[in-house]
Amino acid sequence: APKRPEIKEMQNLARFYQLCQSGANEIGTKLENLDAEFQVNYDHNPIHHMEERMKDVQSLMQKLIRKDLELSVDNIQKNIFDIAGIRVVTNYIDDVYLIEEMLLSQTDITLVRRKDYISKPKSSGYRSLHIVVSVPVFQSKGSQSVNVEIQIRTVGMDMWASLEHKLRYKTDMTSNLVEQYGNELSGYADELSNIENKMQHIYKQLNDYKG
Ligand code: 0O2
Repeated sequence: APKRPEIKEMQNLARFYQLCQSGANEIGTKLENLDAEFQVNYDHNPIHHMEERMKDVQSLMQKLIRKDLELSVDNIQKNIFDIAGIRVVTNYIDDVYLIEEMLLSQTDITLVRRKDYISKPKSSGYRSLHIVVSVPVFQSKGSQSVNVEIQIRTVGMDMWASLEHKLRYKTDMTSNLVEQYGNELSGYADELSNIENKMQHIYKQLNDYKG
């Protein structure tokens, strides 16, 4: 019997998710290799740790609704760039841009989109560098390019974002906790950024010190 169109679309979606997962694996390996090479050559690890996640179907649906789009692989491919996401948490602020530069200089990587919330923090205080890159995935019938979203941020920015995310998403937005703690947290984002800059300065002095 012929397949119903929605079943076919679900199969296409499953294939697309698998392709995105492979894209994330490719990028994850590249980042691990860069970090390891840096350790050997410069005695420094830019990456503190990484997290990989695939967007869950529920938050994909919410995003499609928010953008007023129907569920189709074509719509997702053209409009949603964070099906595969990698968060890279770095030790220092300079490492954020170092990672970006090293990754984008690789010949099989293309920059699709860039949002620098470090140079221009969000009004909440959120800081992070978001880049979407396209990477080829070699499959049984040739290669296909897929988008992977990479969020690069320092340990301090990551700690801040985790707590603020809890406030924003775990509590009901009308809760007075949001008002009570929102402003306080936005101030802490600035303080953390100052401290991270000062600590990076000390780290650099120590690294340059030839005693
Ligand atoms: P999840 O579950 O973390 O994936 P666009 O991609 O441009 O169509 P979007 O998604 O609004 O639209 O882009 P944006 O703002 O560049 O990136 C959204 C993601 O950044 C969020 O993912 C958060 O992870 C993070 N983020 C952005 N702003 C804030 C903020 O003020 N506080 C915190 N804690 N995180 C933030 P999602 O969409 O929440 O989903």
